[in-house]
Amino acid sequence: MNYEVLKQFQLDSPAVSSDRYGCGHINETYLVVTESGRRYILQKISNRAFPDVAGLQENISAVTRHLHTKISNPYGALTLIPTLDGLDYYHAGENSDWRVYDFIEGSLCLQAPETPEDFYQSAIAFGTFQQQLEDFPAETLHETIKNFHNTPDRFRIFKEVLAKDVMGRAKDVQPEIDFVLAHEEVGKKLTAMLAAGELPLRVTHNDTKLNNVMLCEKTRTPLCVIDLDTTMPGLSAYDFGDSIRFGAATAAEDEKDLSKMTINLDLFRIFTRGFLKACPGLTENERKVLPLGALTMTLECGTRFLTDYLDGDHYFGIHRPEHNLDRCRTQFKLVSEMEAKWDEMAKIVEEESK
Ligand code: ADP
Ligand code: GN1
Ligand code: MG
Repeated sequence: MNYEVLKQFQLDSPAVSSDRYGCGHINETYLVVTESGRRYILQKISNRAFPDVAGLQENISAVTRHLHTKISNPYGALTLIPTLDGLDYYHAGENSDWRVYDFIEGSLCLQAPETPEDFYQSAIAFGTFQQQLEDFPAETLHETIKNFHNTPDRFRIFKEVLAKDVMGRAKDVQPEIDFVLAHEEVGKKLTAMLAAGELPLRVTHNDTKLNNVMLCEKTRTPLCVIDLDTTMPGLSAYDFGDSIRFGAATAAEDEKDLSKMTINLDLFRIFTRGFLKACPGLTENERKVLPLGALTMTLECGTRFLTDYLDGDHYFGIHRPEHNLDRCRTQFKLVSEMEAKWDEMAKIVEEESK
């Protein structure tokens, strides 16, 4: 299948290999090598996550073109490879949409920071990304996943799925269900502030996991921000928060031993420093809600994992039966740890804002 699809793209020479690649939860990603030795990334776009592939690809095409006008390094932003028809994705049939990117050579993709400096550099990468899109016409972007970080709406969907309980799993996860219900109020704060005009809407990435940034192999400084599927209007707190959720955590997202999971405040501080440096235009309110962004993104992500577990694991790719439940548990443990260290987090943001 892959080779038939690859023939539809303007590669430099025929493909000789195409192997599963990376640790993403959403798209099917393949590393492609051609006869000349050149490398590409082939992705089957998840139709489950993204019903409007045409709109999604229009966003990515416009955003990457905009980014390329701001930089000189060709690997500083993603580059879509056109199809033989000059389109930016190939529709092979129902639920079968594919795209190809140039492989970002000379880069590193980390699942966890190896040094605090790596995490600092990822803050610079995502902060700069947001700055570079400051003059992008936000109104032209399609909302690729409706209500993506609308946390109250995530609670609504959770309750709907819980009421159906199609897999009969609810009886075994009462503590996790109670955790969601006990956190509904705090989870609604950011969207309430947005609605009240207390926080500005910006063009944000919305999926700022550490493994969505490529660092330069040699200098370990930011090279390229990838995974642009969810780039659309959002809050700066979402981008800050999702990075903290993943990168300042002391355990992997699917760790089973919850005693290993807490928030590393040194990493929290260093990321805050980098993000504020790269985004000097944040308003006072935006800075103040950064800890709330971290808590909200972690709570929301855990709720989404639990929802998918109850629903039968259709959204996130899983590698074992209780994978989504394990993921949910790490997120809720991390929320509790953030609550325990709340005052310290607020103090760090205050100190780094000076
Ligand atoms: P997902 O939405 O499933 O997370 P990503 O677009 O993040 O998919 O891709 C998954 C992984 O593939 C990334 O974490 C990265 O390791 C690798 N990857 C994606 N695009 C490129 C690229 N252009 N060059 C090199 N590696 C890439
Ligand atoms: C997904 O695509 P990936 O693996 O970078 C998800 C994020 C979640 C994350 C949890 C489009 O990110 O929202 O926070 O998994 N992306 C989408 O690891 O739903
Ligand atoms: Mg990704």
